[in-house]
Amino acid sequence: MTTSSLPARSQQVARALAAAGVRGDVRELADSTRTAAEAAAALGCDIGAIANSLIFVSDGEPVLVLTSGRHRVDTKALAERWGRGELRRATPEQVREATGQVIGGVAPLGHPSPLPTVVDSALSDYPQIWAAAGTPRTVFPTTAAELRRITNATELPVTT
Ligand code: 5CA
Repeated sequence: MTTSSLPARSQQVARALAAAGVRGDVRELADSTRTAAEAAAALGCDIGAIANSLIFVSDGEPVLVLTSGRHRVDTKALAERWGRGELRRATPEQVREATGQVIGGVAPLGHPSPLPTVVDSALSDYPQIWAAAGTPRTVFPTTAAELRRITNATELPVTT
């Protein structure tokens, strides 16, 4: 699939990946990748190899937590480790404002401005992981180390 046939929001993500100097092979699937479970089923991979892009509000600003699909974030433990105030789940409107993308398709990058970001250290357990690329049917393959680099993230455990 050529980049030009992708949805506009995914072309934006593909451009951000290219600007970060990575291949970022964005692809649109026939099946939904709206949730980690759906993405894992569509891709035939372990659910833990799906990187969810979760937006929280902390200290009055949106932040991004790239979480293995096998984990739920322990917000209290993570806030302490990250040295931030309470992490509250963003509303759909806050997600759209912070990312320019909709829930189910939020990508790790390609946002109006970069967000303070954590990468779940569990994502390093997988040689290849998949992240959303701006819509609920687009994804790209990456690695934990690459995600950390292109989002300028801190790597932390997100569970207790
Ligand atoms: N495309 C997949 C990964 S490839 C994906 O986007 N997964 S996700 O987990 O990052 O996106 C779904 C997430 O959206 C849910 O885990 C949840 O954290 C968030 N979400 C779902 N509904 C709401 C809501 N009403 N308000 C805020 N966040 C929500």
